[in-house]
Amino acid sequence: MLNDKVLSVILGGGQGTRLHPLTESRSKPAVPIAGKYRLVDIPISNCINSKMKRMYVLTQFNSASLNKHIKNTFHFSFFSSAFVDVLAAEQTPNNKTWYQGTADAVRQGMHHFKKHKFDYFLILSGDQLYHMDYNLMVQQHIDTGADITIGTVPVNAKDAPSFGIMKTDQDNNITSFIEKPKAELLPDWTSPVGPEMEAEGRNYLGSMGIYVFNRKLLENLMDDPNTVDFGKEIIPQAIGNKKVCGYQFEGYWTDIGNIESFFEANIGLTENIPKFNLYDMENQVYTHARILPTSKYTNTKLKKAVIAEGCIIHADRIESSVIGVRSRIGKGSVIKNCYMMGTDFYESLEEIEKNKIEILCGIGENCTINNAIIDKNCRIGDNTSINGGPHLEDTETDSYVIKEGIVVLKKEAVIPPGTTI
Ligand code: ADQ
Ligand code: ADP
Repeated sequence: MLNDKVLSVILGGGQGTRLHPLTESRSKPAVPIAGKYRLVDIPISNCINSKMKRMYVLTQFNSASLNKHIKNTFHFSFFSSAFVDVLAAEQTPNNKTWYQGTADAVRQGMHHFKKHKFDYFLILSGDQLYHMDYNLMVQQHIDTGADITIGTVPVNAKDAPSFGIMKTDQDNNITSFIEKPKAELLPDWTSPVGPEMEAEGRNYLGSMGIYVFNRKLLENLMDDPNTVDFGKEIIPQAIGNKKVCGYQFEGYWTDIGNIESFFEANIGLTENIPKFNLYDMENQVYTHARILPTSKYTNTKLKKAVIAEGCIIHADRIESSVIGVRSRIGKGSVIKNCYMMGTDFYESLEEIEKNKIEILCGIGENCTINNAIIDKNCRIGDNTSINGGPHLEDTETDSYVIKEGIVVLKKEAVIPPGTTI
């Protein structure tokens, strides 16, 4: 069983600037996705489905929502060795001991990892959407006698500058690697790919940021305090010195580390046949079981809508949108291309009266919302109009951020009635 041989380390996120403002009040692994899950559920579920059930999640800070989520979700039998532990850098951004990068995060956790019995480290990213059986990758690593194995996917020229790009020989040995090459360097970095990939212009072999390391090797590499990142130092320095192999992954995989890709991946779930299958019971995505009531609709037209449980919806129309747990949408509202994360609680009529709450949690009546991400517990007043799109410039206010034309309402934002964005 490979299970006993592998320890998984999930890189939960740095300072989270790319997903700002979703990471303003929570750590990146706790960012809600697909209406009811958290980012960290993806790699954790892949590990559980691969029967590799010893996991550490490394995160820059220990947010209450991450700890609550992990504690409430992942219960393993008392008699099993399975666990999901969160390790956080407990210092401030100004302090030198804040994780300086991915390798540094692993270095700071090494004394915890060394307590366990295992032969291979499986290093995973926390902000990617994919199903993967890690056994196949670890088995290839063992069979080829590699020191390091890197998961690879073919990527196109537009995406290549945001990836580690590599070249391999016929035996899948990685012969060269460049982290995030500038566009002008790309012509030197194409690789032969199959006809299907060729047709999609995916001529570059990209690193998935998923690595298998022999235990002793990674322990030794971590002794050098000058290496900060896997992509910038550890991997490039190992090429030519160690046996570094590529593992070709063929399924759907996408990075969701910035607002644009995060938005696209969520809205992509509303397609007739989404690329990421949440209905695959052999590769279930596990999350906190909330035991919520069913969702209720009154006079709402739904077109390509993914709606979580516990919602109360009177909207006129919801189209190409993902609506999260306990969402409330008032009558006459039209929601299009939105990812609404939902609410953490219900407000009772008594509470609303007693606390004189004027703008209820959720979306009010007669609102029009297009191209937006609505973080948890937002209060959007009646007759609000939010129309995201390329005509909007990047900007930030107390209650929202506009990035790449996507309007992102911050957690708990209060939008007064009649607002236009
Ligand atoms: P990036 O994802 O851009 O590229 P990086 O920012 O190092 O690289 O993040 C890797 C993972 O580690 C992400 O999940 C991130 O959230 C997390 N992370 C970053 N800093 C961290 C820190 N200080 N502490 C804990 N976790 C942290 C990497 C590789 C590329 C590869 C892409 C594929 O470097 O070669 O192509 O992943 O997405
Ligand atoms: P999530 O949907 O984010 O995973 P949970 O379902 O784990 O959240 O928990 C939601 C819980 O948060 C609610 O049951 C409630 O106890 C709590 N909660 C958070 N904020 C509030 C609030 N402002 N008022 C009342 N309850 C709150």
